[in-house]
Amino acid sequence: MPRPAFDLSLYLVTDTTQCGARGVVETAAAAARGGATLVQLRDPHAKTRELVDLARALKAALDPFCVPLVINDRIDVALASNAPGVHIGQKDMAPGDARALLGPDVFLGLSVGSLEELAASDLGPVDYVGIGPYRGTATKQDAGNAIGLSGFKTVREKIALPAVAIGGIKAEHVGELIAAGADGVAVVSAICMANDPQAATEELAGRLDEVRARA
Ligand code: TZP
Ligand code: MG
Repeated sequence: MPRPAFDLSLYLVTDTTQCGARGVVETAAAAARGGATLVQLRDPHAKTRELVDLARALKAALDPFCVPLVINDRIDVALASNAPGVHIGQKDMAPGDARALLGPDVFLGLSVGSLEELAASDLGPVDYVGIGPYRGTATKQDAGNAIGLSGFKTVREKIALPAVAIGGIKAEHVGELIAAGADGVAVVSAICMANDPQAATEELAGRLDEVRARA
C-alpha cells in the first residue's frame, strides 16, 4: 500500500472537551460533511484504551467521506486503529523513530514553531509541517507565543514540504495565510466550539474557495 494522499486545506484537530455533549465523532462527521479535508484526533488526557476505541470510531465515521484520520502523538494508537496519518510535536518521538515504527505507508506531520525548531528538526521522514501558533489560543496551554503572519512566512519559506497553519485561526484569517504560502488551515475551537460545526466548516471552506479562485 503506498502512503495515502492527504489534503491539508481544511484540517480539523479535535478537542474532546470542546466537542462537549455532541462528541468528537459527531463533530468530525459534521466537519467532513462541511468540507473538512483532514481530521486529527488529539486528546492528551484520554486513557489509551479509550483513545484506541475513539480512533476506530472516528476512522469508521470518516472513511465514507474519504477524509483521512491523523492521530496526534501516539504511534501505538495509530497502528492499533490502522489510521493513515500521525502528527508529532517537538517533544514527541523524533521523526526518524516515528517513521521506523510506522513504516512507509503512514503519512507523518511535524509541528514547527520557529527557525530554531526547524533547524533542530529532521524533516527527511516528514510529509508535512504544522506551523504555529499563528495567533493566541486558549486551546493549547503550552502552545507558546503567537508567531503572527511574519513569523509564519519566515518559517514557511524555509520549508519545501506542504505546510498548514495552526493556532487561533478563524475564517477571517484564511486569505492572509493562503497568500503567505499555507497549503491549508488547521483549527480546533473554530469548529469544535461552534454551535453548528458543519456550518462553521462550510464558512472556512467557502473562504478557501474564494481565495483560491482569486489566485
Ligand atoms: N497546536 C498549536 S496551537 C494548537 C495546537 C493543537 C491549538 C489550536 O486551537 P485553536 O482553538 O484553533 O486555537
Ligand atoms: Mg505532541
